[in-house]
Amino acid sequence: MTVQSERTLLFVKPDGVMRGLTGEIISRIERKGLLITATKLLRLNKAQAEKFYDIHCGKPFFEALVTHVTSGPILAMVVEGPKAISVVRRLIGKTNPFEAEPGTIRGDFGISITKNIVHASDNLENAEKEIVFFFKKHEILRYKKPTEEKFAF
Ligand code: FUP
Repeated sequence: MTVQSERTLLFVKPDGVMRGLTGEIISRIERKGLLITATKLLRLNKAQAEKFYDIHCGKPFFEALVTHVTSGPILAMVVEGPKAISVVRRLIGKTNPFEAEPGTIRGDFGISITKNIVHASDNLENAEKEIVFFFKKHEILRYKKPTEEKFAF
């Protein structure tokens, strides 16, 4: 069986960055065996945040969501690997940290549904759109882990 390699977009939200959780989150992604092929620390302005979350425009939590994601730096990254989209979604856990399983990022660290530590793309179409939102093509690197290279001995 061949498993499709995918790219997904993850960002650590301002609560995750300001609580000093970026290292922990990167470590979990690396330990799972996924590859980080682009990363950027940035702060979204209101217009950018509203565009990124336009699907939620008009919902009761929209304003609080935009206020939170613009409240400080975020660490965005492209994560690659077999079934990366669903694998990363499982690593982060359910949207509501009170329902997210222990062992997931939101289950272990989240304290409110607005401040739920991370965002990650939920399907292929959104992953492609969200990667383009944050990264130019040349900013995404191609490389293999040493364990995946073939060495001549
Ligand atoms: P997720 O894909 O898990 O980030 O969840 P959604 O796309 O449904 O929601 C995006 C963000 O909106 C969540 F990360 C937090 C916020 N949100 C709320 O604050 N309240 C809700 O009831 C649902 C979402």
